[in-house]
Amino acid sequence: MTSLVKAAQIVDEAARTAGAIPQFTESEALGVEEAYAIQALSMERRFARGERLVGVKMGLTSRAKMAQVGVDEVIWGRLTDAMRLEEGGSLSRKRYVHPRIEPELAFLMKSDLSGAVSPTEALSAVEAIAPAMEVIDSRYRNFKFALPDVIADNSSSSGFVLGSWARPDQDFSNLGIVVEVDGRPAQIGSTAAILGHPIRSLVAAAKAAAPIGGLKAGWIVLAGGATAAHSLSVGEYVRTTIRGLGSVSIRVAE
Ligand code: 0L1
Ligand code: MG
Repeated sequence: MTSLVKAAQIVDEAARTAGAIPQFTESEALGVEEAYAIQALSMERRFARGERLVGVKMGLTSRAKMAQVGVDEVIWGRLTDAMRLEEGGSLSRKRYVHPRIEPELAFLMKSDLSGAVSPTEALSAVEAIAPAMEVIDSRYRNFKFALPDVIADNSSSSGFVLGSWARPDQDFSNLGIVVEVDGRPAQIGSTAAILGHPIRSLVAAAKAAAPIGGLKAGWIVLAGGATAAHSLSVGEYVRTTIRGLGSVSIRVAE
C-alpha cells in the first residue's frame, strides 16, 4: 500500500513534470477521505516551493461534467497563484499532460464563509462574479480515473483564467454560455447547469472548505464547469462568453 505521503509525492511530481501516472485505484483501495489527505499533502509540496493558496475550485457540479466523468458527486480542489493564467494570454501546451478547458463562473469573496450556510448568506459574502475558464489536466493515463484518484490529483485543477469582475447583485442563475474555439461554437450551456444555480456551488464550497478553515475574504471560488470540457490543441484560441458578464479568452501555445 502506497503511503499518503508517497502518493502525494507521485501526483505532485506528475503535475510538475507533466507526466502521466497509473491510477492508484488500479492496484489498491483508496477512500475519499484518504484521497483528500493526499490532495492536501501534495498541495503542501507546492506551497513549500512558494505557491500561495488563492481559493478553491468546485468540480462535477453539472450533469454534463458528471456524465463525462461517470460519477455523481461534487468534488473540490485548491487553486494557487501559480495556476492563474493571464486573460487574453496564452498557455503552454507542453506544461500539461492532456489539458481540457471548461467554462466557469468565478466568485470573489468579500468575507469569510464556512460550514453550513444558506444561499442568501453565501451571496452576501460575495464581492464580485466573473466569467472564467478552468484548465483541467488529469495526471492519470488516458484521463481515466475513479473518484478517489481524481480527488487526490487536486480534482484535475491545473489552471484558471478570469474575466472582468462584475457586481453580484444581478440575476446570474440562468445566463447563456458559449465556448468558441477559433470563432466556432464548441459548447453551449447556461449557468443554470451549475447545480441549478451557481450560488449552490458556493454553498457547497463553504461546507467543503470548513475542515481547512473555510473560504477566506479575497479568495476565488470556481463554481464548476457548466458544459463538457474541450480538449486543447496547440494553436487554438478559446473564448467563453457568459451573457451579461462578458468574455474570457486564452490561446494555446506549444
Ligand atoms: O468539474 C471539474 O472541474 C471536474 C474535474 C475533475 C474531473 C475531470 O478531470 O474532468
Ligand atoms: Mg472545473
